[in-house]
Amino acid sequence: MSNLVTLQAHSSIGVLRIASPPVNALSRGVVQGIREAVDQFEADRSLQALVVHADGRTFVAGGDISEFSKPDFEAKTYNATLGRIENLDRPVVAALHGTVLGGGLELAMACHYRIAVRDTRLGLPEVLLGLLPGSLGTQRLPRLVGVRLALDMMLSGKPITAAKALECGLVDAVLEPMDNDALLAAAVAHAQALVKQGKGPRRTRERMPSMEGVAPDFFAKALEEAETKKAAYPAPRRIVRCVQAAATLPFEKGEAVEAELFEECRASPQSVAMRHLFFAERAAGKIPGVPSDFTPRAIRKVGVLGAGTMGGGIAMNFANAGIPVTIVETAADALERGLGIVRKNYEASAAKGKLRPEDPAKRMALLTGSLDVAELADCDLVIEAVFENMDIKKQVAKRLGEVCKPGAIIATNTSTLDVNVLADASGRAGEFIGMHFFSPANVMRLLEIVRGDRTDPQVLGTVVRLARTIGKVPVVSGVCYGFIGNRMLEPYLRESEFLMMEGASPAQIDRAIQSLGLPMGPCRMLDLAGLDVAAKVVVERGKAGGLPDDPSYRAVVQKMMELGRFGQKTGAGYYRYEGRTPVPDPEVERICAALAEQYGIARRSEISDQEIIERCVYPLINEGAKILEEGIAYRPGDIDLVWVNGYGFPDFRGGPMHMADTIGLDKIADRLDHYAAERGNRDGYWSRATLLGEMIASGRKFAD
Ligand code: 3H9
Repeated sequence: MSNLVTLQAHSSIGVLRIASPPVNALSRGVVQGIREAVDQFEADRSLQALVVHADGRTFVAGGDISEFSKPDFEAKTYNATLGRIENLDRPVVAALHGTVLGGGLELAMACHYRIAVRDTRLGLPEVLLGLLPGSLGTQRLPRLVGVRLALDMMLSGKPITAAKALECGLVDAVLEPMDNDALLAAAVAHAQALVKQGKGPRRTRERMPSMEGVAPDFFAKALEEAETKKAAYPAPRRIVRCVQAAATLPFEKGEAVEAELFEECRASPQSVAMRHLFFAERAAGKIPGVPSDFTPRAIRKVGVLGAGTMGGGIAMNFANAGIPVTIVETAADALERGLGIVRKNYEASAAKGKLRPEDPAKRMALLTGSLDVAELADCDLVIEAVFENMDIKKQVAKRLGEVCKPGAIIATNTSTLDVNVLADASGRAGEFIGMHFFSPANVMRLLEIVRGDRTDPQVLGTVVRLARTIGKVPVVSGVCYGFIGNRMLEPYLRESEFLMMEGASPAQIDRAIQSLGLPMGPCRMLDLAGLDVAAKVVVERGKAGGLPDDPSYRAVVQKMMELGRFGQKTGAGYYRYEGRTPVPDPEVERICAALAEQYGIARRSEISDQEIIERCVYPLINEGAKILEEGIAYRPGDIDLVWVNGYGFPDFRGGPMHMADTIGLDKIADRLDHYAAERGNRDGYWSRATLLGEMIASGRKFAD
């Protein structure tokens, strides 16, 4: 028998024990082990019941996602094994702890009885991977908890608590938190009690799903919603069809429906992309030079310098995680205003039911305002979020270097400036790091962590770990202008502006980009962020000598600033605004035409959507390849995480580098060459990244 699964007798009860760290995922080996253990149990008539139990920190957390892309993958073998467990003629009890997810919950539902410790979470999160529960979860869950809740759980992918599972009939008993040995003993005792009471198997598939609260048009409505709101995703509409099958067809027929639709999801490029992101997120925590067993510094108190929108949002992240924060401002009214906005934010969340009524007060109690930088002296981490200007940030870094206690980590929230220069200014380069939050900082999941040339690995590891504690997706970047995200944004914005001067309207550009699945194209995005802010970044970069020698470069945004068209906040930018609704504005066309004339740019009456996509997105990918070749990003997946979590790149495309693989690197390189020839390769705008050429020559993809 495989050593991943064993069968042992505990007096008259058989214990099937799964031990496949870290999360007991159902790999081929585990499934084979379960099958063999079932064979053994079937043969041993001295055993009166079976307990299914998993070792380590969790019960089975799902099918092994890394096996889903293998050409010979099939769910059939696993499903048949679950069927054999359900068919056993003696009671089977699942002992649940940790995160009982996906294939793990499907295993539990094939057992006849389920008990769980109180902090267990149970769910079917397959939808988040572009999948549906493919091991009869769509058929068994409705039979246990009713059609309504089952569909809800599968469409949201959110797990439920053990208490909720007890209430809805998914588990039979909830036990107070206990260690795994105690859980096993409790499960054996539960099985013995069942035997004593003469209780036999209780097969989920023989039950009828509860239709409580299910109106006659329930499935039609659910399908319509999935097809409109989640049209780009393969799983939601198929989940609805599977649950409908569970509600209306015999189990075996529903099983066939699920098998067919699961396979369609698994093979879809969207699911492949989402699975790629799952592993990218885990890989991003593995940082070269930071040993996996490093000891993180304790972060018990955080300081934030600056109570503006960014500073307030940053502080909320820590308060949300129960970490006290001192916020420092230079003037009392600015401090009061900043804290007031944070309070309103919390109160609005509580009013929407996203927080408990008592939470706003509790979280505000963790925030202390101050006008004195010296009060940051007892903080373990201080993040400056002052105005984006090198001179100001250097002064702030120097002051923090003087004020912070020895061992404290000093971070800058700069989005573009040279972290090494600021680290030097602090006088404590080893403890200095970039923490680039994305606005709104309390909402956006991405945290770009900028590793200075001299950042201590322990400091880096601590900040990455802390980022996860506050619910962020951390991605480490080296030092360069704009780091990973904003550096790649630059050619994207550059081309959108050239396209505007050549005759494409902001609405056409946005429409073309949004057709890829981004929620906003570049023009709406900048109107929202503020064209004044965007233009200042260009101006500052020009002052630092970082702009190409091309007077037409980013000329549109600078003109907009000059004209006071700051975007949504002034009612006009690339669009005119009626409330928050963008309306195409002929004035913008006139401005762009005038700029085109000024810079000798030819106007065209027809620019295709395909050209817009190629000119905005392919140079962005090319920049990503340069970032990799320079070692600024460690992995293509890190870049994908930045774009999906910080810039709204659709997860079902897996990020720009994953998308590049699906388009074909040779095709992208050909189009770069085409535009270089057609448009002139001014300042090397269209030059292929060396890495791109090397990869094409050796037939590699970013996924390799
Ligand atoms: C499914 O079940 C389909 C079925 O319906 C049909 C089947 C036929 N597979 O996240 P962590 C690895 S779909 C493979 O850092 P945490 C992960 O890569 C699946 N590997 O820990 C990492 O590896 P490494 C439905 C997996 O404590 C290590 O475990 N289930 C899987 O922060 C630790 O992970 C899900 O979608 C897996 N299923 O969080 C659950 N899960 O150390 C997905 C984890 O090499 N998993 N790994 O980087 C999770 O949500 C979290 O991992 C979990 C633990 C909450 C379990």
